[in-house]
Amino acid sequence: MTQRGTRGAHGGPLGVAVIGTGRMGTDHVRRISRVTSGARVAAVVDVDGDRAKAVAEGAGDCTPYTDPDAAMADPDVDAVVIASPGPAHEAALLAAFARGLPVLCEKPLTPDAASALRVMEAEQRLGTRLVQVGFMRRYDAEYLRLKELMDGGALGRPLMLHNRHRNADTPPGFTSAMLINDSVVHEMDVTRWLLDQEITAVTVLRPRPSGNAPEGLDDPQLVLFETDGGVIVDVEINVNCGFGYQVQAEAVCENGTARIGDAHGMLVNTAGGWGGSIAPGFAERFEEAYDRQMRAWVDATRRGEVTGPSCWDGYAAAAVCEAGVRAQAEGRRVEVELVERPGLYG
Ligand code: NAD
Ligand code: ISE
Repeated sequence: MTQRGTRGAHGGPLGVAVIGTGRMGTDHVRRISRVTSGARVAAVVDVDGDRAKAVAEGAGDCTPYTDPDAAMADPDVDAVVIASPGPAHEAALLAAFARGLPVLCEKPLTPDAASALRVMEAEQRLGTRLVQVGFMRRYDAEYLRLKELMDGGALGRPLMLHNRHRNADTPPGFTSAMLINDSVVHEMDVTRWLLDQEITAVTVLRPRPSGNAPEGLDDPQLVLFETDGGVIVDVEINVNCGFGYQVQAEAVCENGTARIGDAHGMLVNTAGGWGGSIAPGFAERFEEAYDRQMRAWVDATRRGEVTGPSCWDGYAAAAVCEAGVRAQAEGRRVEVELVERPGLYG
């Protein structure tokens, strides 16, 4: 491994290579360039060279690449944001490890438990953490308040978590397995984080499909988790609800309950009614969380530290996803198989 010096210590801001310039990557380029101090986009990468070039042109002194490894070899690059599709993450992560570059990797760490384990083992061989996984809900103000309340113990021990995860619609090609791997993966992470417990089993129940769902997509679904602390968690995943983007969570504890995500911003009274608005999508609902996540990553990287969700968190979520997809396909409760938590991850 070639280890670069202290990040951004060449006098200027942290030089970031953003890999994948689709929806999330482009938004991260904007975020780094406009709302994050101490960092700049030094390189962008996309297998679609025209797209990389167009994004680089809008990002100032930035070089476009089609090969992630070539971008990581650029002397202006100190750190990497991976925003390519999940199946491309493992190769990019291993290339970053070979150069000792810190990474903010969009969820999922990788698309399955075996590849996530390979990545985690490769990081362990380095003997130090390089990866933060982009489970951005941990940076959302409401989730942070819920976590603080639950950790404070005022409500007593948590017994159940109810979650609702609704998207207005799905992009073409969205499959039933993606409801688990792309969407419910967020509830897997917040469940583990809020409770500080591991998920041990998954069951998936399917009502009749909504008429809003594309042909062949089993949507909505009800996903149940059991945890090693005896908590039961339910998730309504409903990704063609038609009316907007909603993420809600309610903790039911021994002495009270706490609920987030009702989005009670402005309430408007008008002739014959009252109400508020619903975010159209995740980019709007979690905008501040994505910003806070990026700032935290840049600040930690500049200090030479790695914080936030780790490869262990990415691997554990992948293992729960795997159980979830089997539970969905086989119509039965499936236990989660996890290796022992390595010392590197506390
Ligand atoms: P997208 O399809 O819009 O963009 C992906 C881009 O990566 C495309 O431009 C594609 O050409 C490029 N690409 C494909 N293979 C590549 C490779 N090997 N190297 C470099 N570029 C490559 O996808 P997206 O919606 O932006 O999702 C990207 C990642 O972000 C995924 O991991 C996804 O799960 C994640 N995501 C996270 C959230 C969240 O809320 N945190 C939301 C949406 C997507
Ligand atoms: C998408 O990939 C995300 O990560 C969003 O946060 C989630 O709400 C959506 O369902 C996924 O498709």
